[in-house]
Order: sequence, then structure tokens, then C-alpha cells
Amino acid sequence: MRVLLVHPSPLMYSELYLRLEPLGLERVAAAIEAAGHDVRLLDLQIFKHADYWRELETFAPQAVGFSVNYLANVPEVVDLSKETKAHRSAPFVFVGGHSASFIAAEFLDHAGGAIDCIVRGEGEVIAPLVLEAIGDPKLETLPGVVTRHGAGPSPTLLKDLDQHLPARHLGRRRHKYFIGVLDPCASIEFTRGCPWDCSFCSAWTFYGRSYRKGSAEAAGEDLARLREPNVFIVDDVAFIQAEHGFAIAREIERRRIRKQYYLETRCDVLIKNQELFAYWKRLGLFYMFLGIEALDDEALRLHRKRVTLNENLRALEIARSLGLTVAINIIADPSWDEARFAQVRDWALTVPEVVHFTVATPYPGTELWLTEPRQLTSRDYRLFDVQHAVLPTRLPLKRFYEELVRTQAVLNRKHLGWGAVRRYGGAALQAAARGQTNYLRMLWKFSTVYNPERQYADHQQPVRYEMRPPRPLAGAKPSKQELYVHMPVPIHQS
Ligand code: B12
Ligand code: SF4
Repeated sequence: MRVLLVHPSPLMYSELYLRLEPLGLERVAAAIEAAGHDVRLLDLQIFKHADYWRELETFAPQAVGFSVNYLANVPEVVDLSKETKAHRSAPFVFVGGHSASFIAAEFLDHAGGAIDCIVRGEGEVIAPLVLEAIGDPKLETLPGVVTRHGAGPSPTLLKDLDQHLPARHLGRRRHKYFIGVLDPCASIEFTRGCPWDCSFCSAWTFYGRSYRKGSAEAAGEDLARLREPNVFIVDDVAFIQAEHGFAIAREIERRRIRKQYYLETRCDVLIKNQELFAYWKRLGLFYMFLGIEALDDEALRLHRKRVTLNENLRALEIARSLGLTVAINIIADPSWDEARFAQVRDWALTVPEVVHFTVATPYPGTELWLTEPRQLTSRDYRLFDVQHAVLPTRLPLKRFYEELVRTQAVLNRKHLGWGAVRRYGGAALQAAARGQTNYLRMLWKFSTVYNPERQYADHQQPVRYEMRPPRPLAGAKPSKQELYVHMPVPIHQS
């Protein structure tokens, strides 16, 4: 069967710092190819809708699968599905991905019959079975599958992460993928899931709070296949288990692979596994993201970060002493006033790190979605991108955005424009000489992307598809059924 897999367009704020390959879709593609199908992949972060319609004509897929990791992409995918079903070829349409998994029923309702099924959870095992079941009522009995007529049992976890390494050969214009100065940049996955349970995050609820590792050999093999000199390690929390990180490092040395790496981890993991991170620094670790989230212990407790401010600050010192470029994130609460923004801005100016700010947002799939006492001010999917306020702001909304952007602009002053040219000019120019200009181009884009007027105006757009409000909790605390996509199961891994 001819199958077209599609990643939706970028959200406007990710246009600035990075653009990354659709790794999940590439893994699903690998599984579908292994089942004998003819697969093509189209990434609308790079290509245009016109390319999609051309592909529908020339490749004439019998099935089209969309990946929806981000809520803000829901309206685009609903519209594309409706137009796809209305196309004379009327292929089978299925949708999977992180966010789609949490809102399956309402997604199907919005599409009004244009989406044949939502595939919840990991796609590798189930996607080939879905294709096999097209036209058969057994479709809605498959694990993780939801149709307008019924839903199968909860999805099953992939037993072996080494299976179905990403089908990167299906990617087109891969030189467009980058993160900051790491241009071009590929992505890789060493582990899946997270054993912590932060209240604002859905990484743990998606995977039933499980944590799985691929083998060091498979990691080495996948890395060796990459042409790009830079690699984004997509693990939610990199190197939780030091032995695993050392095993991959040794495999990289054995294969004499030399690349530069970006990863994201927790401050307590960095403190605990300092030696491992120092080892990786020698191997090419260049850029690290630390989820600091808050500058006081009370807010950290409310986020259930299970880490103290002192630990966070210590981790920053360790990362600095290792000579890593460090980016951190702070969650701005809609209740912040001018004084609070000013305080955080002052702090951001004193530290050498790249400081990002996101807006506290209850996402379906997070515990916060079920427990946040404040009423949502908008249920427009497009505003759920952690750059818009969907909870009541203490400041008038426009004023809130002015303060937010003024605070985000610290990053612009410190790390973009000429400041960046002074810091990374050499690397950027070398990349440009090889025809890689993604990074150079982003340096002067800040004010076109971050703009209070534009952010405020986004709230005035007519809402065509509205999110279902959170359902009242059945008990005092959310149950596993209310929270998880994959149900927790004991996993035995050495
Ligand atoms: C890498 C990453 C990114 C990349 C984007 C990569 C890309 N091109 O897709 C970048 C850095 C740009 C990014 C940005 C953001 N991200 Co992000 N991101 C991740 C991260 C860490 C890993 C994604 C990944 O590659 N996973 C590995 C692959 C193998 O898994 P997967 O993509 O989920 O795919 C599997 C299934 O979902 C399913 N599947 C996926 N697609 C399809 C399609 C079909 C047809 C089928 C059947 C199945 C299927 O099968 C796959 C294989 O099992 C996840 C966390 C996570 N653990 O997933 C967060 C995550 C998805 N991001 C999140 C968020 C909030 C964001 C941001 C909005 C804010 C931010 N954190 O900066 C922005 C905005 C995104 C945008 N589009 O602009 C949230 C999502 C919350 C939500 N419910 O929407 C997550 C879960 C992080 C978190 N801890 O909360 N992100
Ligand atoms: S924020 Fe990080 S540590 Fe917390 S649950 Fe999500 S992935 Fe895990």
C-alpha cells in the first residue's frame, strides 16, 4: 500500500531557534516500511501545503497519516484531513502523536468523519496493524485505536527500543534541520519516558511513567548512519542512569564517531552524574538545556519538580565549569505583575546562560489540566503553545505580553544579533561557507517573532475549533485512567 506520512507546519515561535526532524514519524515510517508498504514522508515545517497537494496527486497514497505532537497544530490537521477526504482519491486518514493521544474523541468530532482513526500512544507496533485493518470493523478493537464508533484497549508499549531505527532516508531537505549554532542538526533517541511526575508536563503521563533504554550498540549504529555533524538527543531527561550514558560513550569512542551534541536534562541528574557529563563534553557535548522552571522553592514545589533552588543553582555552576553552552527555561505565570517580571529580568541579565521564558499552560495530558483551579480564558488550540496566556492574567493581557516580550528580549540582547556573531561568528561563518545559513538567518528575526501586538492579536482571531473543557475529577486526585495514555506496567530492564 502507498502511505504518505505528514508532519504539520512549524508553530511560529519554534521558527526562531530551531527546526528539527520528525523523529517519531520516521520511526513509524520504519515500522510501516518493514511491513512491506511503500512509504513517503512530507515535513510541512519545510515544505508548503501546495507540496502536499502535489504529493497527493503524484504519489496517490491510499493512506495518509498525520503526526500531531503539538496541540497548536490541531486546527491545521483537521482542515487538511477534511480537504484530503474531499479529494477525489479520498484516502484512509489516520492521526497519531503525543497531543492527539490525549484528545482522541474531540479530534474525531472536529473532523466530522474526515479522520478514520486516531492512534494513541507509540506508533511503531500499531501503525502496520491499522493499515492491515482498513475497511475491517476489527480496526476499533486494536490497542490504542479510536474511531467514531469505538475504541480498542489501551495501547501497548514497544518492547525493544532498538527495533525500527528512524527511516531517515525518507527525509527530504535535511539540511534545513538545526538548533542554534548546531546547523545542520539531526535528532536521535537513546531512551524513552521519564520517572518523575512534574505537574505541568505530559511526558510521564504519555508513557505511563515508564522509562526504557535502547542498547548502546543500536545508539552507535544509529549515530554512525548520520551525515550531520550535530545531533539533538531528544530524551526527556538525558543520562538518568550513568552506566547507560557511559556505555553509549564507549560505543561512540569504539566507532570513532565525532559529533557535537545537544541534550536536555534535570539539574539533580547533572549533579549526580557530573563525571558522565564531563566525559560527554570530551566526546563533543556542546549545548545543554536545563529545566530550571522557577526561581523560588515554593513555585518548584507547586510544579512538583522535586528539586530545590539551591540544587538548580549548583547545577548551573557545574555546567559552567564544564564549559558547556547552557540554555534554561523559566515558567512565567499569568499572575506575574511588573515587579515580578522586573525581578526575573534582572536575574536573567546577571547569568551567562540563554534564558527562555514560557507561559504556564495547562495542557490536556498534564495533571495541571485536571487540577488547575483557574478558569481557562481561551480554548483555542492555536494559543496552547506555551507562548500565549490561556489563564487569567493579573496585568491587562496586552501589558502582560509587553512585559513578557521585554523579559524574553534579554535573550535577544545577550545571545542573538551581533552578540552571537561575536560569540559564534567563526562557527556560523564556516557553516555559511558550506551553504548552511539557518543559524545566521535566525539572528535578526527576534522582533518579527516575539511581538506583543502580534501575540495579543492572536487572541482576537475567530476560533473555529475549540478544545473540550477539562472534565471534573472523579475523585480527590486524578486517577491513572484520567491521566495516562500507556497504562503503567512493570518493565524489567537491566
Ligand atoms: C524534540 C521535541 C521538540 C522539538 C520538535 C521535534 C519535531 N520536529 O517534532 C522542538 C524542540 C522543536 C519542540 C518544541 C516544542 N515542544 Co516539544 N518535544 C520534543 C520531545 C522532547 C521529543 C519528541 C520526540 O522526538 N520524541 C521521540 C519520538 C520517537 O516520539 P514521538 O514524536 O512522540 O512519536 C511517537 C508517538 O507520538 C507516535 N507518533 C508520532 N507521530 C505519529 C503519527 C502517526 C500517524 C502515528 C500512528 C503515530 C505517531 O509514534 C511515535 C513512535 O513511538 C517531546 C517529549 C517527548 N518525550 O516526546 C517534547 C514535547 C512533545 N514538546 C512539548 C512542547 C510543549 C513543545 C513546545 C510547545 C514548547 C517547548 N517545550 O518548547 C514547542 C513547540 C513545538 C513547535 N512545533 O513549535 C510537549 C508536548 C505537550 C503537548 N501536549 O503539546 C512535550 C511532550 C514535552 C513535555 N515534556 O511536555 N519539541
Ligand atoms: S518536566 Fe522533565 S523531569 Fe518533569 S516530568 Fe517532564 S520530562 Fe520528567
